[in-house]
Amino acid sequence: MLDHAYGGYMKHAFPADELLPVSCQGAQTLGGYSLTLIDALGTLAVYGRKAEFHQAVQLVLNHVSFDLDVSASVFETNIRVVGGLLSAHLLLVTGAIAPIDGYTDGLLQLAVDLADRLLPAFDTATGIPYGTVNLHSGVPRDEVNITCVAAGGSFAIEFGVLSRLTSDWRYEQAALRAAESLWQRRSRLDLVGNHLNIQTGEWTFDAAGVGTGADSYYEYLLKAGLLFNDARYLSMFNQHYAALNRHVKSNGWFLDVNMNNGQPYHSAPMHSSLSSFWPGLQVLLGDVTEAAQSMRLFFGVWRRYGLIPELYSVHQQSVPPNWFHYPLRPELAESLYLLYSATRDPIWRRAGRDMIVAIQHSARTPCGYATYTGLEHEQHDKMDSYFLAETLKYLYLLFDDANPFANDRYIFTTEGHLIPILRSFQQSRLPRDTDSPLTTNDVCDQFQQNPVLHFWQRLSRANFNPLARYT
Ligand code: DMJ
Repeated sequence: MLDHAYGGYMKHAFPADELLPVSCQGAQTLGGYSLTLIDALGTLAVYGRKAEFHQAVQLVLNHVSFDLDVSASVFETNIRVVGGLLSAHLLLVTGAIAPIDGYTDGLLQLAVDLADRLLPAFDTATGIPYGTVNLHSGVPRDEVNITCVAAGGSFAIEFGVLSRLTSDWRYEQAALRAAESLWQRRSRLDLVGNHLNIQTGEWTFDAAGVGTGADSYYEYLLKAGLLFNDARYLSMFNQHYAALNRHVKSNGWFLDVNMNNGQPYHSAPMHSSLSSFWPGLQVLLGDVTEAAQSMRLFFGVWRRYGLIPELYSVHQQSVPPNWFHYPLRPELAESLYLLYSATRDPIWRRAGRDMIVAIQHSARTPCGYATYTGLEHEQHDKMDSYFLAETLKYLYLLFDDANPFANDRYIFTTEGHLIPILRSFQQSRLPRDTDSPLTTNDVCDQFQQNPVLHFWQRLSRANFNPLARYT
């Protein structure tokens, strides 16, 4: 599958961003900087393709430039491109993959250049970034003030790593301010909504859930907290997690509620395909039984249709019109991999095998893999770069116990990029900025006293321990 997808991209699409897998050509879909090549770097490493990884790194170093007059999504550019570059740099300099002669920090320099072009987006009244930035000229004049929680609050890992590698704390400062600004706007139920105005801070869409529009905000509070051993992030996650379990979790599903009163948001509650990553997150917390319960439900949907539709009506047990497509998303595979890692229960591998069979049957085209629908088995001319960055990576890891990356020394970013949990990352911290809503002492006290999550203890009960680190 990797050869077919990556080979198809390189043959028909490179140096464009993504492969159009039905018409067998390339398209500039994000910014025009060989998105799929950068997003796929870590997957080549996980598959043990050392020579292809080296070639791909050389191609990036020789061909990619961000000196472009294009407007790009701040969120997508960060998670896919900044994250892909940083991860590949770290794999090289930590010796996780054989070094390239003469390589010092070319990928890191590219990541710094790109992050510098994203930073103007964070210059807002709330610190929550605009959705789009022009890589040459900053925020476009007509850019809207509305963004979603995931796009506003998912920078802590990439920007935190960048700051630690460069000792330039502007990145971490921007990421932390945005996350805290969202957290500060939580309701009395400790929930955040879905969309808000980045200048006034007012909520414009007050549905709270863990799927579309919110997912990686929560994910980054937890993972940045673990990666940097930072109680500020862990405390925010901690309070949200308790609230989500109380109000959003519903018999194993995670269904949107009104952030202010906890009442169901829709008369026909929907499972959002994106929320299928949540069981994987529960595994990291040691909540393996709950994760397994949810995954049985989610995978039941896959079994029934041979895909996970973008939306699934839980009460009506049906797919609403126009939502019957599967854009090759990774979330289900990610949760399967993490569940299997924690339990070694073969049912999760059998589920992964079923996913692979269905993708091979329905998504494969002569030059790649396509988004497909469950109705007429139509294929759409789209292969998102995350198919290579995430879906194939998690499916491969699910079947490779001896993989050098299948262990607890790494955190996966929301785009599936591997970040090693380095002691040096945990020893440095942003000096507190004065306009932050919390002091470090406040947060540490809350964290110590809160009985809901004792990460270290809970993780030691699961077989999977992402908190072990290099000694
Ligand atoms: C990916 O880009 C990331 O996983 C993101 O967090 C959500 N959307 C896609 C995959 O579905």
